[in-house]
Amino acid sequence: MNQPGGRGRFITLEGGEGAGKTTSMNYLCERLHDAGVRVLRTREPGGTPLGEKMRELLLDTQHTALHADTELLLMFAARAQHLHEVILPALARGDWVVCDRFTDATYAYQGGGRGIDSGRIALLEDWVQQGLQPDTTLLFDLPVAQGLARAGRRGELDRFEQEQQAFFEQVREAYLARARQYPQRFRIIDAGQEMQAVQRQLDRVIDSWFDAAADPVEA
Ligand code: T5A
Repeated sequence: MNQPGGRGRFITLEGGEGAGKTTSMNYLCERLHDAGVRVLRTREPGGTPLGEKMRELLLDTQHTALHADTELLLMFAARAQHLHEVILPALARGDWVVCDRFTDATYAYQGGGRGIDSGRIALLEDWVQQGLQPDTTLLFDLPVAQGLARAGRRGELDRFEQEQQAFFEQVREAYLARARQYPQRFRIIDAGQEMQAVQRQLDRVIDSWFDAAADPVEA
């Protein structure tokens, strides 16, 4: 499936808390691997040794004084390192990159949730990404209360998970607005369904990639 000399496919997974991205990522990467695709699996914030340190700072519940601008800049600092050290080299090798969260999360959490103007986020996005966008973004959408209940069952909450329900409603609305703005790139997955039903939705998306690869006109 990997095309020698061709750029790999860049796939991102997005959604609110407890949406099931990590669970679905295991399934997605396994299916791609079984089909002979070289897959690089990664996440944000994080994905590099330096980025993982920034992730610790961002999720630490002790950092109650972290300003929204600092939070935004740390997200993009980690992203810049991640792009140069991991994502761009992998795509150039022809590998497929599957990333748990990327810049749509910044528009949803720092934009929708914290209220930072999207124009400021776009400035950083242009600077750091130089035009790079995911080929496909899977948005795992479900009612906020259902996601928080799932996340809560895992035990200790991180700095974001400690926010109020209203924050996550704004995050969800911002994600759905992004999906409406970029309908070609986004695939909305109904994440409120039971696991097998979610996997059937993923199967349809994966099959569409393989069909497109088999048909050079579509690819
Ligand atoms: N962030 C990130 C920003 O603010 N800006 C940014 O730019 C970026 C990149 C960490 C935080 O960083 C913020 C957003 C986040 O708050 P994260 O680690 O991806 O990012 O955050 P989480 O959403 O908290 O990721 P989680 O791993 O916690 O949630 P997942 O991956 O969506 O959910 P998952 O798979 O762990 O599932 C949660 C639970 O639900 C069950 C699972 O078994 C698990 O117990 N589950 C289901 N149960 C029933 N039915 C299903 N269909 C289920 N699917 C999963």
